[in-house]
Amino acid sequence: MKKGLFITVEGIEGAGKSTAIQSVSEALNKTGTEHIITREPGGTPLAEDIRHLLLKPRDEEVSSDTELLLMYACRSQLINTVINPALSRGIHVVSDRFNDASFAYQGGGRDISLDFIKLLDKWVLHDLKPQLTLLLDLPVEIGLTRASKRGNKDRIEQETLVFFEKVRTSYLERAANEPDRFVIIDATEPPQKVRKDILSAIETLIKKYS
Ligand code: Z5A
Repeated sequence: MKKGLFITVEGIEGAGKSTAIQSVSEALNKTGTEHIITREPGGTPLAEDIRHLLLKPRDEEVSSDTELLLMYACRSQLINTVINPALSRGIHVVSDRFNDASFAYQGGGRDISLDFIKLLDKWVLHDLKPQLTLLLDLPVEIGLTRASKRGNKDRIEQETLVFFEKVRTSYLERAANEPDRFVIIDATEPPQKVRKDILSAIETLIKKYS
């Protein structure tokens, strides 16, 4: 049986991932192949519990390594119990964030060695790799302004502008290094244009793998 396609959606805070995922789902519905939508950190009962631990604001300082390891603990559970089983059954999987977020947030934002993240990545992902990563890109100030309308900030959302600038730069560097996998979407465009760009990226992907 043909394996399902793995699509991930990435971007800084307030980039519009939730809206983008609806467009991805709309495009996949037209293909007649089943798909599931998941998210990171989270996506399984255990991983959602770890998500809560990760994002809860707390007085205790959370070490960068602890944060990274918990992200990969979630990822391992999601891959083994949700993503790989679905892909093997020919079901497409769409994930709201995946491993690029660890390279961007913990690598770029927290300055953890990329070699160390790569090691962990190889151990947890083995050969799993998205066929397409949509990177919703926009200036940090715009993203944070959009996100601020939501009210209470979680632990990572409370980070500084400089932190999110480093995250954005890391995402763009990864995209530049893997142009075949990444499609950069200009997330400053109005929602209808963003939707159109996403539909077009999914159409191209489906053609490539059909
Ligand atoms: N994290 C990490 O550090 N390491 C990892 O390995 C992983 C994650 C996997 C939780 O992720 C946190 O985990 C996240 C990264 C970290 N921390 N931060 N920051 P999350 O994805 O669950 O949380 P999030 O980044 O806070 O998601 P978000 O802010 O909800 O992003 P969004 O989904 O991109 O935002 P949105 O809700 O779709 O859109 C925001 C607003 O903009 C909303 O009012 C929309 O109506 C509006 N919007 C959307 N599109 C447009 C356009 N085109 N124009 C104008 N307005 C728009």
